[in-house]
Amino acid sequence: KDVIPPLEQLMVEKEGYLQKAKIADGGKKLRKNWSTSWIVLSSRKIEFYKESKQQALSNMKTGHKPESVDLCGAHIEWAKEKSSRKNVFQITTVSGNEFLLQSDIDFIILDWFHAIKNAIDRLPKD
Ligand code: I3P
Repeated sequence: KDVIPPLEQLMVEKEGYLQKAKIADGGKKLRKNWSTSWIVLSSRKIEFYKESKQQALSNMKTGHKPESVDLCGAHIEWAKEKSSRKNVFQITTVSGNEFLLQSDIDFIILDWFHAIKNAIDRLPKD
C-alpha cells in the first residue's frame, strides 16, 4: 500500500547541478570519481541523481531510485586538502558515507554550503 510521506519531506529547499564524488561508503574508502549530479535538498535529506533532472523525472515513473543521504547527525566542512579542485566541501553521514561536492562558480558553491549547513543545524543530531 502507498505510504504518504510527511509534507516536510516533500518540500524541496534547493536543487541544481554540482560536481559530486563519493569517497567513502560505510567508512570504506572509495576511488574518487567526479561526475555531474542533479542534487535535490529537502529538510532531512539530499538526493543525488546520476542523470539530468529531465531524465531523473522520467526514471521515477519506473521506480528508479536516486542515492539518498540522511542529513540527521551529518557533518559538513570545507575540504581544500581533499582535492586539487577549488570550492570543494565534504558531507559525512552518520553511516560513514563521504561525499565531495564542487562547483567552479563561487556563489553557487557558497549557496549550497549554507543551505545544507542550515538543514543539518535544524535537525536533531540523532
Ligand atoms: C583521480 C582523478 C581525480 C583526482 C584524484 C585522482 O585519478 O584524477 O580527478 O581528484 O586525485 O586520484 P583516477 O581517475 O586515476 O582515479 P581531484 O580532481 O579532486 O584532484 P586524488 O587522488 O588526489 O584525490
